[in-house]
Amino acid sequence: MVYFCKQKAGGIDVRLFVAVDLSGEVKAALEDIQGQLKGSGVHGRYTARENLHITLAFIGEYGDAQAVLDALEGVRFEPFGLGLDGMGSFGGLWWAGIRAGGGLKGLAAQVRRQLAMANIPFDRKKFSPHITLIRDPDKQVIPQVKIPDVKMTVEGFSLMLSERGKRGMIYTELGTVSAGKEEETI
Ligand code: 2AM
Repeated sequence: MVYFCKQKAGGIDVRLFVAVDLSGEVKAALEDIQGQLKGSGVHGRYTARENLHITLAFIGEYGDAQAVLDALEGVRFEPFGLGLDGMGSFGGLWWAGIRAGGGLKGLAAQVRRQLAMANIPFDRKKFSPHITLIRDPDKQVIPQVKIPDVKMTVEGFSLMLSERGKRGMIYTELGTVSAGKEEETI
C-alpha cells in the first residue's frame, strides 16, 4: 500500500470509494466517445477526464480512511487486462461498458470481502462494471457511437476521496494497492 495523503486519512467523515484508475489511452478513448456524443448534440454533465474511473466499491461518508486503507492492504491480485465494450445506461447516467474477463469481478469481490471483514460499510448493490461518461443527458436514446479498440493492464486500485468542488466533483487518491506485491510503503 502506498499512502498519498496521510493528512486526509483520519478524523471527520469523508466520502470514500474504491476505484480502478484508467490509463491515458483508455481515458483518451473515453473522451473520444464523449466527443462523439457531443457531436450528436447530447448535452449534460460529462465526466471530466481526470474523474474517469471504475468504481469497485462505494463506501460513502466514513470517518476512518486509515482503517479502510489497512483493510485494502489485504487484497491480493494479479494484473489483468481490460478493454471497452459498448455503452449502456442506468436511467439518467450513461456509461461505457468494460470487457475484462473474470479479473475485474474477482478484484471487486475481494475488495468488498476485505471491507466487510473490517466492518467497513459499503453499498452492497451488485457490482456492475461501468465507466460513467455523462450524467443527466438531455436525450433519451444513446446515439450510435464507435467504441475505440483500446486495452490496458490493471496493475492497481486506489482508495479515493470525493469532494464537491466549485466546478464539480474532485477525486483525490488517498492510497493505492498494487497487483502481485506483498507490501509497499513510502
Ligand atoms: P459511478 O461509479 O456510477 O460513476 C463517487 O461517488 C463514485 O462512486 C462515483 O463514480 C459513483 O458512481 C460511485 N458510486 C457507486 N455507488 C454509489 C452510491 N450509492 N452513491 C454515490 N456514488 C456511488
